[in-house]
Amino acid sequence: MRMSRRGAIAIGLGGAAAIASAKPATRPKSRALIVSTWDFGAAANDAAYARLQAGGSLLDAVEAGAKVPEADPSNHSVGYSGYPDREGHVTLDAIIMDDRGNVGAVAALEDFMHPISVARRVMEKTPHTMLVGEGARQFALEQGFTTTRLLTPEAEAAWREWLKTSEYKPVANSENLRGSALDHDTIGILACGADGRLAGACTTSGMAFKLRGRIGDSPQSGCGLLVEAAVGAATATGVGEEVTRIAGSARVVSSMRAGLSPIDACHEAILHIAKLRGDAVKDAQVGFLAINSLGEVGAYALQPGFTYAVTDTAGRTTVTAAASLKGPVRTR
Ligand code: SD4
Repeated sequence: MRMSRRGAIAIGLGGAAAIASAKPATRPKSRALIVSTWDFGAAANDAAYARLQAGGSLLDAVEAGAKVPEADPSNHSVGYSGYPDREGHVTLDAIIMDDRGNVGAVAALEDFMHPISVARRVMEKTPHTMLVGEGARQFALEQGFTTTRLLTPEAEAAWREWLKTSEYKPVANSENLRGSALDHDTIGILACGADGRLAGACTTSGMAFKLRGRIGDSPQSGCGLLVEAAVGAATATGVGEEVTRIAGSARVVSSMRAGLSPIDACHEAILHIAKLRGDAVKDAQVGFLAINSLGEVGAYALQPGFTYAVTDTAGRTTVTAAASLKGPVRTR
């Protein structure tokens, strides 16, 4: 794995103090960009880009982006039309974060179309970082959010069909297989400004037909998302338990802080999961997506099939297949 010059110098000087003070003499201009997980991230990036163009902040942009799949009824995504837990309740997890230590999250929230916006209110209006379940619901109502029935007839029919066998087996890359029985459309979205400032959001209905009360990696700081000023941001998708076990996004950001490029940092975290879990993850999917404060992007997954969308300053979006432990061959 390649260390960047900055990382090598910082570590060569020895110790945390040296790492903290190691700054390039003149800071190169960052490449502003928006990145998000999966093919459907392209539409989210478009909304985030439009919000930035309209004068919104990076936080406004990632919130606007996250709201796109939350409200999309054409897939069994987070929010409206999401697949329920095994008792028939659609439960939502979301987190939003800037690079100044401001974080807000909700977990196991029911009946609200935009959990990411409730998470933002947790960040802005409370001294806390996360509210869950009934308390999160009460807070959302107090904040003026209105309830919506999220379980559509289609999602309910899929749940009733699933109940016949009640077999719980996550399907790798179901995010890109619309209509699959275990479809789950987590979006992680990260934005970097031309000044190197960063923000991120992550929102999901989690694993379809999960046990009631199950919370995944997505809303947990350092698991589904982490943003750190002057270093970078990372987000995760796939089997949340495998990400939570290793505080995945925090690990990716730490590696970037130590000097790894975004792709090397994602690769390192994926290798760690594979080594730690062996056969338990042989068919499971986990993908990490990261940017650093220079606006460099990288992603890596356990299995082929993880994709991510990148939107540049001109608003051009490309969707790329991430490298994985089983191919395709990684590119820089
Ligand atoms: C979870 N990590 O709740 C989420 C699921 C996911 O695309 O990423 N789906 O485990």
